[in-house]
Amino acid sequence: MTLSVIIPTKNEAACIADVIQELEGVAAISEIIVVDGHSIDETVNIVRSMGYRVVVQPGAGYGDAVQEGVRHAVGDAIAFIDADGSYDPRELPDLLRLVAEQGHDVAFASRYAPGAGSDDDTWLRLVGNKLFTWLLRFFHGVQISDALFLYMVARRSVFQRTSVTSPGFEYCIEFPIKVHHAGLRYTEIPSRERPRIGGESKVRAFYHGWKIFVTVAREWLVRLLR
Ligand SMILES: Nc1nc2c(ncn2[C@@H]2O[C@H](COP(=O)(O)OP(=O)(O)OP(=O)(O)O)[C@@H](O)[C@H]2O)c(=O)[nH]1
Ligand SMILES: [Mg+2]
Repeated sequence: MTLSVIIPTKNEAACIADVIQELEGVAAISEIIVVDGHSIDETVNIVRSMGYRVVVQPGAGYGDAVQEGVRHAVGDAIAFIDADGSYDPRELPDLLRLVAEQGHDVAFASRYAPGAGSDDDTWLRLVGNKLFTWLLRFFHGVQISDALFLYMVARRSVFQRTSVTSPGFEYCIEFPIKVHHAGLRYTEIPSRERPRIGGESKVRAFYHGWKIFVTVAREWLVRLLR
């Protein structure tokens, strides 16, 4: 099974070269696509000088970027990798194996499964994550332990079967909700999140937290009123 890796970038000049170099050491990967969100630093030049493809996203936001990446990807399976070095790509072969050999449609990585951890979490994010993981379970029945990570490998067909359309970081929660309700087969493995290499986080905890909450509630109401 071939694997496309999609990297959304927004002003990640401090990290992107290290992230791509590390991905080069992972044999399972057949394609790397960087989807840039109109960076005003050297991100795009760095990626192109390393010989990789950059797609400029049509709109704005994390979700818009990964959707654009999916439109370009040709691999049998797709992974999203953050450009800040926080995902350990050595976990990709294990995630891919669950899809390629064990029949799962999606394999999620979790920072809160037994044996996992995070060196990047703040207490606020930890509490937010626990809350959203609980909301996912209670309102949608989604059986994962890390609602907001979205480090995963998914069959390419999953994206046609779910049509996840959130333009921003809410994509991270709309994805598992729709995977679950589409009746797809998913599982998770423990993951170790690392700290950002450099640059700045794009997440604003309360603003994005609110948008994520609205997404959980909207998807619940849509199904309730159907
Ligand atoms: N193309 C694109 N990429 C984005 C956009 N917003 C964020 N990203 C990228 O999405 C990834 C996740 O963003 P981060 O800021 O690292 O979010 P996070 O991992 O939740 O936050 P930290 O743990 O603080 O790093 C990074 O690779 C960003 O560069 C956007 O609007 N467009
Ligand atoms: Mg990050």
